[in-house]
Amino acid sequence: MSESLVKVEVRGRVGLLTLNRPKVLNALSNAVITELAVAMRAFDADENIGAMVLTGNEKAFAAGADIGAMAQWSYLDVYKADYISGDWDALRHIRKPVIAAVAGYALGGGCELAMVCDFIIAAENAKFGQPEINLGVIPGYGGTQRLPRAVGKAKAMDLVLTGRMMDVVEAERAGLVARVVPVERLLEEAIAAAEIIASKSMPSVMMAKESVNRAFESSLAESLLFEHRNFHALFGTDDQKEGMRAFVEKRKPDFKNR
Ligand code: DAK
Repeated sequence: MSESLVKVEVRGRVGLLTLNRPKVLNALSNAVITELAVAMRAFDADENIGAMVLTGNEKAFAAGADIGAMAQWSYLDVYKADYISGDWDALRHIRKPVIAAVAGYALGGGCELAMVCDFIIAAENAKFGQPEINLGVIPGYGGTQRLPRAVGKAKAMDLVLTGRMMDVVEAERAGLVARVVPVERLLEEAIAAAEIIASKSMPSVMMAKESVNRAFESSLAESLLFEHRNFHALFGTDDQKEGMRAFVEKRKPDFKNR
């Protein structure tokens, strides 16, 4: 039996997903993305999981979409298959928080995959880039849209047009990366962050994620209204009562995720 392309593990209330094509620096084939989407959807539906971590290995988070597979495709192949839909697109609809734990290369589709996650914790050896221009194409999985939202137009244009890589210092300074940690502590730190998230009340975590994402989808007035309505809605949960009562009573809340 062939080894799975994505290793799936559970650590407490955290779902851990590890890209597993080390020989090709975790190049993202359709089969990898399908396995990933299936596993993420299962964690999303699992009451015992509160957050996920997506990682690769020390050398590569993912060095991009699989160039070998794409090399022969024609315009009609990608157009007819609508190469962006399906499982690739499904990843942005995951409702529980997903942390990308990035060491080594996160290039092309790999950088885009990290940006589809909710935030990035990066190891000191991480390198980010959108080198598609070197292959005669452009980013096709959100790189021209999510990267400028994360780092601003100037740096996004620089990276997309020159195809150069950005080290982790530059990536953190530019706002692409939330935290930088030593390589050997990457997984531990990412799982610890995910555990903290998973210990909160799930409805509030999910509405917080939805509300922050709304900032990139809509006008300020619409997004504020969306935030207010979610805030109001949380007063309908038992966990809001418990969270506020626990604060007043100077104890830890015992959330029931309802
Ligand atoms: N695809 C396939 N194989 C890859 C690969 C990739 N992206 N990246 C690396 N490999 C393979 C290499 O071919 C090599 O295989 P063997 O020769 O050993 O068989 C092995 O991984 C080790 O790589 P290297 O020997 O090159 O390792 P080095 O340390 O020397 O160099 C490198 C590391 C990351 C600098 C280099 O491998 C490299 O430049 N890789 C390509 C990076 C790149 O151009 N990435 C962008 C690809 S285009 C979309 C979804 C996604 C996308 C677009 C649309 N839709 C859903 C619409 C995304 C597109 C892309 O990502």
